[in-house]
This record gives sequence, C-alpha cells and structure tokens, in this order.
Amino acid sequence: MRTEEARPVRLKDYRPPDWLVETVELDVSLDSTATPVRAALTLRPNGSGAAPAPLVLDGDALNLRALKLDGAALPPEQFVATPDRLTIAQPPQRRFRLEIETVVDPSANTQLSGLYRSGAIYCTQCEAEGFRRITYFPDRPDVMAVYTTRIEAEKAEAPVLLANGNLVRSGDVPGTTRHFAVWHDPFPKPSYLFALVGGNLACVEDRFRTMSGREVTLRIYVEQGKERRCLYAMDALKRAMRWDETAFGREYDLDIFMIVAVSDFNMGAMENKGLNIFNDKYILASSETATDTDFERIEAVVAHEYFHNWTGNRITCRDWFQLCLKEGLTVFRDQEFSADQRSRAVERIGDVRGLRTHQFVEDAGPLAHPVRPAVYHEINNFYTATVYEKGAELVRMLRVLLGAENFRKGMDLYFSRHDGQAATVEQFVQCFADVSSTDLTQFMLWYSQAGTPEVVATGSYDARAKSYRLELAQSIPPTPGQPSKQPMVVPLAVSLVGREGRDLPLKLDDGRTVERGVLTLTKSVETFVFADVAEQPVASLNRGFSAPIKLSANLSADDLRFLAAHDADPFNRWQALQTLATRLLLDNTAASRASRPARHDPGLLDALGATLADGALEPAFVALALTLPGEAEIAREIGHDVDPDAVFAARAALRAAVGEYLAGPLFDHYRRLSESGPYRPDAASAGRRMLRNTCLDLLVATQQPEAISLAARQYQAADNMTDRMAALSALSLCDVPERAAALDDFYARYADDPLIVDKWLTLQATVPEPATLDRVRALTSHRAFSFANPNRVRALIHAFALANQKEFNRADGAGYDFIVETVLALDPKNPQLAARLVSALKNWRMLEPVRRERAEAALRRVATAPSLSPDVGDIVRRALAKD
Ligand code: 0A1
Ligand code: ZN
Repeated sequence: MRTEEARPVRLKDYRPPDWLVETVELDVSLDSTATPVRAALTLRPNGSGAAPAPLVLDGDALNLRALKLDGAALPPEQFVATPDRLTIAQPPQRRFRLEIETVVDPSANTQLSGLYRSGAIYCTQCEAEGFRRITYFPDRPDVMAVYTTRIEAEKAEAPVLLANGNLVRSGDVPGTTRHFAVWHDPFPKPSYLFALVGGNLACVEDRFRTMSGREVTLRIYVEQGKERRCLYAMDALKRAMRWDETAFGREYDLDIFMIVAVSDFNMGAMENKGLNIFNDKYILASSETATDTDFERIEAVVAHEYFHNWTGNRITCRDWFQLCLKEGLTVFRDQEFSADQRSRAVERIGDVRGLRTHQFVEDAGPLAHPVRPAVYHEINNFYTATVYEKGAELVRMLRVLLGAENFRKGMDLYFSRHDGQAATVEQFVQCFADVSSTDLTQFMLWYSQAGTPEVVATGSYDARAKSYRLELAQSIPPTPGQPSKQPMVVPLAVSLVGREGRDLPLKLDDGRTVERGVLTLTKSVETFVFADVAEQPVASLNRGFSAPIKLSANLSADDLRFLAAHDADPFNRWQALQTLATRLLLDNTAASRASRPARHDPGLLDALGATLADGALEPAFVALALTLPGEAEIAREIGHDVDPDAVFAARAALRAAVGEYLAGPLFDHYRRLSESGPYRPDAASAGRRMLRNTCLDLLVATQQPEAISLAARQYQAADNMTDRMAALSALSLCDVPERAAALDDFYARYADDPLIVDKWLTLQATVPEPATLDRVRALTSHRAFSFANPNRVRALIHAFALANQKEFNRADGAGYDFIVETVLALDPKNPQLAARLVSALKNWRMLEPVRRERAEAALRRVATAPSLSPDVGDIVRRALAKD
C-alpha cells in the first residue's frame, strides 16, 4: 500500500511532459493472482533543443520483471525501478521502443484501482492514477497515445475479453485451454481512459444509426441471467446518443460502444473510451427491483458517461486541476438531457436541492476548494460536489450570460478548436469569449475562488415615481487559504411580478436594457432602478437559480406566499415555499434549544395546501413543494452551534403539522393518484407516484394509526419497488410494530438480490432512534454485508453517517467513534472508500460545543493513526487545519 508522502501538486508548477508516447501495445495474460503485463511503448522526446531529459515513468506497487530498449535488455546500471517509479537517467534523445514486463495480482487488489477482480470478473479502473498500477507509464492526461491491447485468458474462466476500441482479431491459443482477443483504439487517449475486461458475462445487443448514417453496435455486458434488467439502460443509451446529436451536434465515433456492469466499483461509472465500466447499481433495473429514482439515476449516469465521449475523451484535460473541464461540463450536459427527457422545472429543483445539500455544505466547511483547485495532495479526493455540481453551474451561468445561441456557438468552437487535445479551463472559456466578443476575465474568478457567494437584495417601490429600486450587495465568505475575495460576475435572472402574477416590463431608468431578463452584478454593491413600474411589484430574483448563490431578499411572508402562488417561474414558486419553511425551521430549531414553544405558521400550511390543490401543477412539482428542506441544509443555514437533535425535532414537528393540517386533501390525493395498469418508469407516471408517496409520508409523519396501516397495506399490496420502498421508508421512521414486520418481510423477499438488500441496509441505518447505532454495528456482521464491497459499505455506513444526522451526531460521540473504527479498518484495504467516509466529519466546526469537541477528537484519532493512506491523511489534515 502507498502510505503518506509529502506531495503537494500545484497548478502553477505545470510543465509539459518531457516525453510523449505515440503507441502502446499491451499484452495482458489474465490470471487471478499473477497476471503478466507486457507493455511496448513508442516514446519520443517532446519538443526539440531542450536539455537531455531523463525518462521517469510512474508506477504504484509495481513489480518489474524485464525491460528492453529497442529490442535489447537494458543493463541494470542504466535504470532504477522501484514500486512507484521507473527511471532511465540517460535514454536516447530520439524515438525508441521500450518494452516493460510487470506482473500484477488482481485478486489482492482491494483498492479497486488498476486491474482487479469483481467477483469472477477481471476489470480495470484507471482514473485518476490507476494505470500506473498496471504498468510503468507517464500516467498523466496530457500524454495521449494509440493503444492496441491483446488479452489472453482461460476460455472457461473468461469467455468474454474486451478492451477499448474495435476488435481486430480473436482466437484460441494453440495447444492450450486459453484464448485471446486483440482490440485497437484508433483515437489517441490518456492512460486514465484505458480499460479491459475479462469474464463470463452475458450480453444484450442493439444498434444505433448515427446522424451521418454510420451503424454502431451497442452492447451491455452483465452477470449471466440479468440481461432483462439492462433494457432500460440500453434505451437510455440510445436516447442519449440521439440527444447529443440534436442538442450539441456530437456523433459517436467508433463502430462499437460497450458497457460492462460490475458489482465492485468505487464510484458510479467510468467513461473509458468505447468501454464504459459501470457500478451495476447504475445499470440494472426492473419494476420489481428498482425505484423510479433508480431509473432516473440510471438514465442520467448512462448519459453522463456517454457524453464524456466528447467532453472528456475527444477533448480531455491537460492536468487534473482541469477536472471540472470534463466533469462540470458533462454534468451540465447530463442535467440538460434529463431536463429534456423529463420535466425541466422538476429536474432543476432536484439539481439545486442536490447542490445545496452537498456542495453548499462542502463550500461552508474546511474541505471547501475552488472548482479548479490550485493545489492537491491526493487527486482522488477532488471528485467532489464542487468540481462536479458547482462546475456544472458555471457552465450553466455561461449560457445565462451569453444566451443559448452564443452558448451553442461557443461549444461548437470548443469542439472544433480542441478536438484531440488535452485542454484547460482557460481554453474552454476563451471559446465563449471569442464567439460572443465578451470579456470573461472576471468570470474566471468562479473557477478560482471557493465559497458560496452571498447576495443581499433590497428592493423598494416608489409609488409616486413609479420606480422600483433594487440594491444588490455581494460578499464571498473566507475559505481555506482564501481569506478575502474579489466580487464575481453574478447573472441574476429577475422579474418584477405584478398583480395576478404578470411579469412587468423591465426597463432600467438609465436606458440600459435587461437582456433576456438577466441583471449582471459585477461589483460588491450595485443598484438597479426600474422605471415605469405601474404597480407595486414583488421581485422574483435568481429565477431558475441562474447563479449558484445564497440569496436573501427583503421579501415578507406575504410576498413569498404571493410568489408561491403566482410566480411564472416554477423554480421560484418552489423556492418561495422553501424560504418560508426555512425561516420557520430556523426559528423553531432555536426555540427547541431554548425550550421555548414552537412558532406556528398557518400561512405556510395554507400555501402548501393551495399548491396541493392546484390541479394545473405537475404532480412531481407539487411533491417537491411539499418536501421540506433537509436537516443538513437547515444545519448549514444555521451555520454554527448546531444541535442536530433540535434540527431534527423542528423538522419532524413541521412534517407532522403539515400532515395533520392537510390530512383531508392528502388522503384525497393519495386515493385519486392510485395508478392502474402495469408499472411504467416514464417521468409522468413517476411524478404521480412521487406525489402519492409524498402524501403518504406526510400522513405517516402524524403517527396516526390510520396512516400507519395505510402504509402497511401499501407495502404489502405494491406491485413495484417504488411503492413498496416508499411505504417501507415512511414506516421505518415510526416506532411501531408494523415496521419490524415489514423490514423482516422485505429481507425475506429480496435476500438474494444484493442491490435490493442495500435498500434494506440503508433504511435501517437511517432510523432516527438511539438504537440505530447498535443495529448498524450488528448489521456489519450480517451475511448480506461485506466491507469489501463499496455498495454495501455505502448503503449501511455512509448512509448512517450522511443521511442520519441525528444518530451519527449523537451527543455521546458514539456515532463518531464508530466511523473512526470503520475508517481505520477500511483504509488499508480501500483508501478511496475510507476517505469518503471520514469526510462525513468535515462539518464538525458547525456543531454545538459538546459534539464539536467529540467530533474533533474523533478526527484527531484518525490523524494520529499509523500508516494512513494519502487519501485519508489528506482529508483529516484539511478537516483539522486552522485557517
Ligand atoms: N470519471 C467518472 C468518475 C470516476 C472518477 C474516479 C474513479 O476512480 C477513482 C472512477 C470514476 C465519471 O465522472 O463518471
Ligand atoms: Zn464524469
């Protein structure tokens, strides 16, 4: 195992590589414990006239068996090979061929990086730095080579042999029980996009005709017997391929596109060229096994990985600091795809909820970092909500600022100007500056300044002058290493909403025009005065969440109720209700801590009731409107001295109050929305189920026996996983006998299906009761659980630490102790997984003093443990750092 090493890597130190690799020929002979890897690289010096450069290749836990240069064994005094480096001090300063033989042990690879085994399948994961665990290589994304891969294996063990690109040849190895396949990928690619797979896999096949008429074979490989569960993923893939042609003019480029689903995977999926490898959770779905949310995620992840073919693969990143160049942009693209496939408003609300829950929370704590970080110790720790989700928001802001047409032109220019290159964020943004003749220098601050900007809006109407004055002030809180910030460009989509919800014309008194309803704030404080405002309006600001900011506006409760009922922008209708609920939840959390009685807000309840009654609204939108902000988000709003018990109590009380106050209409909707006919995963059907299940959840929150038995009945009668899980999850929050019975029944029904058992583990981990921690501990010995499988660990332990704020943050610190124990046990086996788990403690400074002290002590125990991985070491050091 690699242990900690002092290696800050800095953006400012970037240097082009001394050596380039033109071609890579790999020959991998699969064996479960000793797989020989022969790599033949054609290397050439990068650039001319420079001082002679040594050749330094990266390695990680490698074992060199042989080394040849231009066909001759290299004498031992001419090179140094350690597990993590191969150095040839004086290589010839010309093109040469280097043949390297290493041997790797896939079965011992518990980190799931490099070549490893998932069950009986051989597979690889090379992003970010996994290729160096297979062979010595300049393992950096700006070294792009053409790969030819020969894989050999026992026919019986691995009848299917796959690698990137197109199949060139395959056949038996004469005189043996082995066979081979040779794959060639004509597109030069960085090593992180290399992949190979070997195993006994079933395959589902389809075809796609691209917009220029080329026929592409599509294949999804899965465990034998699970073929039927791939059909939805295949359908999503074809829709994604078509969408990329229409929305971005991007066509697929190889003859075959393959996806392989494996059970052991550290992340969601990986966009290897022509051979995506997926966590099977994001492929397998049927109405009996997957919820609507699972279907939606599968669609989004399949699309995301496919979209990487252009944004990531054809144009890759110059270095890992540019990670958002592929990830932020590709998340933006998958969000747009989902918005077009489903409901734009509902998708946007979902994306913003995700951003606030994960990214805003990250940005408010010690792990805050810019979308493009300037330094890292361990790149694996930068696959974050900030790089992905905030990164996507920055791309979206470019579109808001420049308009859809210029945005598309900018994308077209990016694709044509940088195809085949390893690019930077500057080069990306420059394309938009060029097509729109706009100076985007200030916009670049979004990439370099961490922290969520706070915008305070103060509006006032002058009835006599018929003018509306809007003062906007922005500030960005300090974040680690960045004590003070410069003002950013904030594109604020706005409207002045008049009586009956009409958008009043926007005319600035200084003659400037408000293009596409967007005000662009560029200074710390700016005032906009609107002229000819015929009536007193209510300002609807940051429509569609046009900028990823925290906005506070001087809107009264009446104004918010008005917007909730009338705003033409659905996002802000939803936001108005969230703001009202957040105000109440903050007051009541404080009241609970001070043992004061809770405040009631009949106005909020009426507004929720009116939303429920509004038949013109989409059911999924109504469901989101009825869903209160989560505990993590409320905690972040409070910001300091947080008592998670008080947050939980305030939220639970409000859910119960909504359930009681709206019991009649909730029951009515519940009955009216029952679906007839077979289950269909489309967005409209899913939206109806979502609203019906939200009604059930609010009713069950009252703990009334009638509601409990309704949930118990739904659990039994459900003909699809969405309804069964919704009933079980509502019940799981109540301490009633029906809960235990339903949980036992669920396990008995699905014991043989690990992905479904994961749902069962999560439900138990998220019960907000003191007995939960013991239950979670006990479940770690359950036969369905394994520390070796990341999905199991995430389902049980990450869920406890991240989705059960109350029990994880127990005042006695036992929740933290459990996480520390688990992190230390996991770290030597799978550091990436351990690092993600320990980051659950990142917001310790926000807590009230007793918990804060215990959480800090827990982090210190991790920090002082011997031989931490670089992954965990980096997180705990940053989490504890002073600034
Ligand atoms: N590029 C993938 C995510 C990914 C990142 C790192 C991995 O291993 C450390 C694996 C996958 C994506 O964005 O889908
Ligand atoms: Zn991605």
